Amino acid sequence: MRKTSKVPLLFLSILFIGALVALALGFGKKEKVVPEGGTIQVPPGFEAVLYLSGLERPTSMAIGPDGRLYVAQQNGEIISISDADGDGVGGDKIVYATGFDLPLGITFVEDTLYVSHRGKVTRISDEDGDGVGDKQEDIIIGLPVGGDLHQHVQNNRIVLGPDDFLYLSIGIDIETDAHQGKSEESRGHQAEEGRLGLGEETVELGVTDKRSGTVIRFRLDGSKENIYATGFKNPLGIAFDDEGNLFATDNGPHNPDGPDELNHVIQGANYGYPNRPGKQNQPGTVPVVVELQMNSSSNGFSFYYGDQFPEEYRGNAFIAQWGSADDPALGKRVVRVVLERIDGGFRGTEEVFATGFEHPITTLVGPDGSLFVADLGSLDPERKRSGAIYRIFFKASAND
Ligand SMILES: [Ca+2]
Ligand SMILES: [Ca+2]
Ligand SMILES: [Ca+2]
Repeated sequence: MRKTSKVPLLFLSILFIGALVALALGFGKKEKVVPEGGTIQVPPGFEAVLYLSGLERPTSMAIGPDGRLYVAQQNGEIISISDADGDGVGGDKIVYATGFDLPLGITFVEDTLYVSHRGKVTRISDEDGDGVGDKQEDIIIGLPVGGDLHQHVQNNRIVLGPDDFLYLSIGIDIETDAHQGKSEESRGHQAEEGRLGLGEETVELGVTDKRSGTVIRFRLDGSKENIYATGFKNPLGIAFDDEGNLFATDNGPHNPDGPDELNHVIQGANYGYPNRPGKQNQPGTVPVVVELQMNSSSNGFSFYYGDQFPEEYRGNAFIAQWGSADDPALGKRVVRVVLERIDGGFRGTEEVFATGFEHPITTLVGPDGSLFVADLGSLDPERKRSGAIYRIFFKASAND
């Protein structure tokens, strides 16, 4: 683990020294340093390269209508990156927009970028075409967010559905314990009173909002908002497959240990939290597609429909597992979930795909079929610019 955490620093050092050498020798802009994937391990035939480093805790990615890679960062900035010289590594960086409070989800619908940030969904467009957003409008405000104990719990990812509704996943700002066996009735009763029980403990919720721990959907202008599915703890990733089925990851309860989950999200269904983690579904709740590594913080993901990876990867979900602030052995990897249909639903298997990251937070398939992985970087406040984007690609010629 010590080795892993040093990697980005090493990359930065190489970049920095390389840049100094280039300047000193007068090579100017043409001299480029292309870092290799270093200790990112990928299956035979694949390769990982550092696409861009020095990012300030990237959280979410989207491909723009201009083909550029847009990245939201924890500092409230949304930047765009391109690979203008075509060497496979990101180069120029433009700040598209700033001032968001913890943006965790971005997605484009045609020319408009939708941003999910703390309590709000905002849409931005670039009317004058200079690459910088200039028209901005909040379409949803007042979404439930975590209190002091759970400041990072809020509205997470946003994706466009086949029905032209935007789907948004929202965490719940409590750490209720499934093993307490709180009934739906008791939970509902306490929720009405603005609090939820934790055995002897009680956590004040502040404002109770039925949208906590759900997936909601709304029209592109924010109208017709409604709750789509309930019973999630912190669904940090949502994505549609190519047949229009919606899936969501969910972080399991930390105490007692319960697995993280990948769920097939059906309208009106309940996914069990806080009463039943993982497979322990009760009547009226939907079984998980696959239980994922416990406490791995299974986060953003995307389905692979590119034409670069071998056929057996097509339709796989590539899930970034952020890891744990307490246990460096957990997560810190990208897993591949192979899905199969069963009785109208899905079942999946979790396989490790790529390792060696610091805190990978989401994946995205690029226009050329490469898989981008956003790594939030180190949790050390001194190293907040250690975030990076990696690009994983398949080398068709190298069949080792
Ligand atoms: Ca480049
Ligand atoms: Ca503009
Ligand atoms: Ca569940």
